[in-house]
This record gives sequence, C-alpha cells and structure tokens, in this order.
Amino acid sequence: MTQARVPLSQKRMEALVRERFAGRRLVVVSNREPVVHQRGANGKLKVQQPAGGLTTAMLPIVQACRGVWIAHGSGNADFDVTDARDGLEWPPENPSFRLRRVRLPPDVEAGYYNGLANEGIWPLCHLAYTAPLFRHSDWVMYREANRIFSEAVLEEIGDEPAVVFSHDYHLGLLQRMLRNRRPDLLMAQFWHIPWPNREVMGVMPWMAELLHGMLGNDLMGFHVQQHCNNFLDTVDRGIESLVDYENHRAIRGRKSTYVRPFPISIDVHAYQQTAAEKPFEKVFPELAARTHGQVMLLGVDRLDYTKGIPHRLRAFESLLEQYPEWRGKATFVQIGAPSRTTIPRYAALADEVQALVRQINSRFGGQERWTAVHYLPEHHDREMLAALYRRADVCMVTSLHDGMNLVAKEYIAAHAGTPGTLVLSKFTGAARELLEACLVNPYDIEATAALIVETLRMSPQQRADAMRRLYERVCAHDVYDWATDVLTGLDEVSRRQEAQAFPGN
Ligand code: ADQ
Repeated sequence: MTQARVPLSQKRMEALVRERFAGRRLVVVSNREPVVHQRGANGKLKVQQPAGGLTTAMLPIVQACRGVWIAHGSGNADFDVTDARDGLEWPPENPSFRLRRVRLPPDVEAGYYNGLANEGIWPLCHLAYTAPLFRHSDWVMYREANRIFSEAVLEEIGDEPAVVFSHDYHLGLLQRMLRNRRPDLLMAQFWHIPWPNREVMGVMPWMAELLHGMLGNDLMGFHVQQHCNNFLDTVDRGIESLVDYENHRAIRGRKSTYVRPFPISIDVHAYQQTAAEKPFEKVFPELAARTHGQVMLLGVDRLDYTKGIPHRLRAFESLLEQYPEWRGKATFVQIGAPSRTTIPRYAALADEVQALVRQINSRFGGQERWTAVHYLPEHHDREMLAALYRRADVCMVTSLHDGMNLVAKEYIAAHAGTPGTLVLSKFTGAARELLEACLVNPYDIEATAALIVETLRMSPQQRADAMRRLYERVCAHDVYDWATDVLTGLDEVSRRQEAQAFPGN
C-alpha cells in the first residue's frame, strides 16, 4: 500500500493553527460524533463512522490540530469505552484527538434531535415542500440539549483560552450560553444547510431566540453568499439589532457577529488515492460481473427527502421509456445510507424508493443479464464509495435544495480527470462552483432524462475535458483550504473585535 501523502493544504492549515491560535485549545462541537461504539446482539463491540458531510469535513481538521471534539454519545456502547469524564483519546492505536461524549436523556434527545432539529429546522431551511413541525415541548428540549452541550464545553476547556468551532442547526443556542459564561472565547459556527429568506424563516415561532443564540458567535459561516445575505436580512427584520451590510456583520448590544461564505469541500487527496488503489472489480466483484460492459449511472446519498432520489429514479425510468436503445445497456446503481429512520417522513421515503426501484425493475425486466436499477440501501465505507465513483460513467446529484453537496465533489476527486459526467442539481451550493457539470432542474423529469442521454452521446474526449476542469476546481480548494479560510476569517474577526474594544490602540 502506498504511504499516505500529507497534502500541502493540510500543512498550511496546521501552520496557521500553530501561528495564530497557539495557546488556545481547538474545540469542535457537533451533534453527530465522528465514531460510534455499538455492541451487537452477540456482545461484540463494533466501531462505526457515520455517513454525513460534517464528519467527512471535520475529522481531518480536528486530527491535524490535536483538538477535542464534543458530540452526542449516540452509540449503545459509547460509554463503555470512555473515561471518568465521558471522553476517550482517538484513534486508540495512535491518538490524535480527544472525543468527549455528551449524555442526553432520551426525552431530551427525542425532542431536540428528531423533533425541533429534524422535523422543524431541517425542512424549514430546505425548500423541499415538506412542512416543518414545531412543538413547544421540542423547543424546551432543544434548549435543554444546548445547555447540556454548553456544560460539557465549559468542563473540557476549564480556564484555558479556546477557540470553539460549532456546527449546524442542532446547536443554535450554544454560543450565547457560552458567551454569557466565558466572554473571552473565540467562537465560530458553520451552518451546513441553506438559510432561506426571512419570510420562510419567520415561520419558526422561536426565531428571535434562535437568532439571539447564533449572534453569540464572533463569526457565522454559510456555504454561499446568498445564505449570508438571507441571514443578515432575517436578523435585520427579526430582532433588535444593527446590521452593517458593508462589513457583513450584525451588531447586538456591543457585540459584532461577522457573516461570511465558506464553501465547504472534501479531502481530495484521500479520495483520489483510495479510488486509485482499490479497483471496482476487487471491491464489488458481484456487481462488477453483473454490470460488465454497461454504462453505469450512480446515486450516493443519505436517504433524505431533500436529495431528490425519487426524482432521479423517475428520470431514469423516463430515459428507458423514451430512449429504448438504452435498455439493456444502461444501469442505475443507487446507494442509500439509512438516515433518521424513526421520523415518519424518512420511513415513508425509504418505502417510496423501494417501491420505485421494484416498479422500474419489473417494468423493464425480462432481459437476461441486465437489471435496470441496483439498489443498495446500506452504509458503505470510503473504499467502497471511491471504487463506485471511479467506475460510474455518470454521477447523479439531484437535490431539491442542498447547502453544498459533497457527493458531487467526491465523484470528481475519485475520477481524477478520467472521463465521467456529473449531472448536478442547480439547487445545490456545489452548482455555483462546479461550472462544467451538467446542471439540471430535478423537478423536470423529462428534461433530466434528455440531458443524461445527451451526456452519454458526448465523445470520451469531451467528457474527459469537462472532468479535468472540474478536477482542477476541486483540487484548488479542498477541505483544508476551507478550514484555513474559516480559521483565517476568525483570526481577522478577533483582531477587529479587539480594535473596536480598544479604539485608541
Ligand atoms: P449531508 O446532507 O449529510 O450534510 P452531503 O453533502 O450530501 O451531506 O454529503 C453526504 C456524505 O455522506 C458524503 O460524504 C457521502 O460520501 C456520505 N454518504 C452518503 N451516502 C452514504 C452511504 N450509503 N454510505 C456511506 N457514506 C455515505 C450537510 C448538508 C450538505 C453539505 C454537508 C457538508 O446538507 O449540503 O454539503 O452538510 O457541509
């Protein structure tokens, strides 16, 4: 096996942390933990790395900085392996960061995570036409969960100076709670999902409290400028504050919160290397035999209604219907990591996808050695995903609305400039950067089918050229560049805050 190479961007990020944040502890806070300990029915302990953009993005950073990651301990054996302060050093053979697990009582977890975060804020922020549910009892639990998280952060950092980098819509109140107790902390938060306009956000009954919580940060990051503008506008109209549009900041009391776009990315080298090392035929021998010689279209997602999975399956069905020459020649592989399975809307989606796959396969069945859709609704590790990405002729990302979408970037990284086509929803943050992708409106099923056929008819040279340009774009800004940008932003903001506190200096 090739020795893993440390990318230059990672070295730059580590140097920045050493130069600018020396003497401050780096604390990452998120709901989801990067590793989960589960004990199966046979009593055996298993370690899982959950799917999701946040883990993919933050793990290399917290490792590089030797920081502490504070997250909800959601595994059934999580607290079997922790120390007296509910933490552990990870990975055990060569520790590079501390994982502090937060205990949430079941009723708090249900109201905060399934309830307010995933049945309320998630659909609210995604314009995917699933109505948000707001229950007062969930809001009470959301506040309580944020309080429990804040206690864990304060305990971990003690009296030390620290940088707290928190994540996402689960933790909207944490920063104000920390700010009230430790005004000296340097705090940034990254909001991984879209922030729609103020009319949409105004539906949430506790929007003012949420905004007040988020303005405890020194820096608020979103993927794209439009989400920053929407956020500032929501603050401007939603709570008593001063919004300085020229400097992109909101001022509440004497505190400024700067708002900036930081388009997230992936560990490009890691994906590229894994894809190059593990050929598809070795990783998926059976699937490789069954799809040999066929054009492969691929979808990789958490099973979430915002990702437009039924839309893309219908587009493939329409393709087989309208362009019969592709029957027997094109096959669709859909990978779907089960997600939020106890929420009824997610269970309904899982059923809908299963039924659609069955419908398409029975409608276009009957051909020897060809299955129209291969559906693998399981978690897959990076080796497996990288091998699939490399094999796939077309990757379909058809989100109805998405902050960024990392799958699009992973596909490009794994292909490393070899021919391939990315079909990308214009409603993703990624569409603003990945200009050579084939942009689609996923709601327009027939047009999506026609566009896929058009891309399949492109020459290998055209497909390779487009892919090479996309690859250059993704390489030019990887996840370490993203982290460097956020940390540089935070450093600049801290200097501005100091200058404002001591204007005579
Ligand atoms: P997600 O919606 O979770 O998060 P997305 O960008 O779609 O993130 O990335 C999903 C991640 O999960 C990818 O890294 C992918 O490889 C992985 N994954 C998907 N299916 C999998 C499977 N079956 N097995 C294993 N892994 C799987 C949010 C926002 C996004 C934003 C990210 C990062 O909704 O818009 O891009 O955060 O900020």
